[in-house]
Amino acid sequence: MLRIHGIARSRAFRCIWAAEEAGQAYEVVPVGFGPGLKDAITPINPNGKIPALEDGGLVLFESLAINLHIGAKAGAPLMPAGDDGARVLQWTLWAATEAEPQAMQWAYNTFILPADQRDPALAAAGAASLAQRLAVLEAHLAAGGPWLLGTGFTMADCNLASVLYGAWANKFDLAPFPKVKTWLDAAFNRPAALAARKQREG
Ligand SMILES: N[C@@H](CCC(=O)N[C@@H](CS)C(=O)NCC(=O)O)C(=O)O
Repeated sequence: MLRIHGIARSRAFRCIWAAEEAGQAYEVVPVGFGPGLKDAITPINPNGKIPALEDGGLVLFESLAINLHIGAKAGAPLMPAGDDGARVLQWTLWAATEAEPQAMQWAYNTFILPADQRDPALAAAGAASLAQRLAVLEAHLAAGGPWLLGTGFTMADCNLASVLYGAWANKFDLAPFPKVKTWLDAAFNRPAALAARKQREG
């Protein structure tokens, strides 16, 4: 049984979605935002952040690494081997380094921080940076698709789409990126994603 420490309204959402896609039994050990977060999670994750995963004797932090592990337990087609396995790693690292920092800069300065702490210039810069990356994604999906690796949904889709969830759910302007929008709409309406979204969105 996977034990996912966190709450669905955090990055644990992605791990819940991954477990649903993988058909792996899991329980959510609720560790929410607030003053008790550090004390509760630091024994599991020395970074003091959610999510963290316990799988038997294995303890993991980093949401996207957790998802790669969950995918590996299920194997293909969710987590293919060989060249396609390398492509899943590529898109996962791209999500973490090229998409998430930009999306978070926009998100913090658009809807996460209290209104008086938001910096419109940082929001605009984050949006512009994210748009540059989404143009790359748009071209990739236009050349293949409907999923990142072609015809089948993989953990690459789960990882990258989940990093873009906040942008998708909070009306980031996807009009210039219709293929990205179609891909995100399809990803977040999969049965496994809907099960995770139900926990997050209530
Ligand atoms: N790179 C980490 C980021 C984890 C992270 O920042 N988690 C947030 C919640 S989504 C958190 O724990 N924030 C509380 C804090 O930093 O005190 C991952 O993907 O797991």
